Amino acid sequence: MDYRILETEDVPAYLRERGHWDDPDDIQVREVSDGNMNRVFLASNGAGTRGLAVKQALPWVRVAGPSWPMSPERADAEARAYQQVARVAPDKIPAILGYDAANHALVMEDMSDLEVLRTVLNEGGSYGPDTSHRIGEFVAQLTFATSDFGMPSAERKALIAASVSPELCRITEDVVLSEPYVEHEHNHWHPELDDLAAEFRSDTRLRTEVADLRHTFMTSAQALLHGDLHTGSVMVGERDDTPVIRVFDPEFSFVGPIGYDLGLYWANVLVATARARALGTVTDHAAQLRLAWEGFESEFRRLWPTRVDTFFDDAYLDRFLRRVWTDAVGFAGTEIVRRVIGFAHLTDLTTLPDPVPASRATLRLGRQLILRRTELLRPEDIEDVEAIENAENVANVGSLSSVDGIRASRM
Ligand code: SR1
Ligand code: MG
Repeated sequence: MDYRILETEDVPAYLRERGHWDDPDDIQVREVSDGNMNRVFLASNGAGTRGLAVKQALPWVRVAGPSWPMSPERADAEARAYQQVARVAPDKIPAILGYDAANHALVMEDMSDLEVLRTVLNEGGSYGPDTSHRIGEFVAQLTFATSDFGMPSAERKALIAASVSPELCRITEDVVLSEPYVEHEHNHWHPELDDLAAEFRSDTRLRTEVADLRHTFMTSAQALLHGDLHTGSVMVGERDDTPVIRVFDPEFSFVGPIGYDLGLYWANVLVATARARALGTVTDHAAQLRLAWEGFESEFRRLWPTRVDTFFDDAYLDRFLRRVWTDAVGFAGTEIVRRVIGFAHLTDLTTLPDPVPASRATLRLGRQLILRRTELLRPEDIEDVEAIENAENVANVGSLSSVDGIRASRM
């Protein structure tokens, strides 16, 4: 390994050398690594008036250790994605103060006054009025600007080439878009899901539909994506009485199908809903998928008149958005399935007192989203499937079986 892997005690000198910190005697550093892949350190001064975050890619997957090697150049993809978003949605990402390509380390805004959206939801909090709408808007701003609608053709080809990220794409192609449907050592699940896990592995129709989504992921170079847009990649809070969101961790960024980003967010919203139903803490959960789609669609349509290639007409926009929607429904299904019977499970479910009913419900929901993605045409269609599959998981609702009964229970 030919770069410097930082430990907590190295960070003060590192920040000083890189010109980010002047006073070597007034700095405290703690490691706050939380995601699956990287290390993160927070540095602050004694008075708590100054803070910085340092994120460094290790030459392996952090949670697996050296037995799962991974090129640290993934940090380049992250820095590149931040640069692209900074052009079009600077208010929705952390401020990047420097990128050290030689050591695969980003120095960025301290966001410790904000909270990870997944943590807020797991603790029974709500999304608030704007969060999902703004996530949808974020996806539209990034993807429109980096699509053939927002970028001249030659510039786009250069972006596609520069953003090729085979190792990280391979993780997704494996852990999200194939492994849960075959025998694989990465897969694991609660023993009371044995029957469903076996069904998923032997369901040839399901496998073919996942293969179709996998091929779309591999070949549909629509726009630059975040690439891992789950609720753990979003910070929320308030600054000066104004709601703030920050989308972070775009290391899985590459030029791919826009529906993947939307679908990942939706899947995590739907899993959070299953948790809230299990605990009887549902607040504004049901509206979030719709709000994210509305945020995306309205921003994409707002940007459409600025397109660089007007051969793409208004009727094509409708067709394109329909395709994005359908892909998003399917990708949401695959993300749900892998989070329950594949690799990298979600605390939303694993920390429930009894994770089984909610896990079973979300698994069935995931399967429906994959298989029925071309017939689920509106957010309400997904809300209905979600409510039906979660009926056994709904606190205090008894034996609901019809859509009408479930709709009534949501009022
Ligand atoms: C080996 S990495 C597993 C997962 O962690 C990341 O956050 C991505 O979601 C990836 O699929
Ligand atoms: Mg991440």
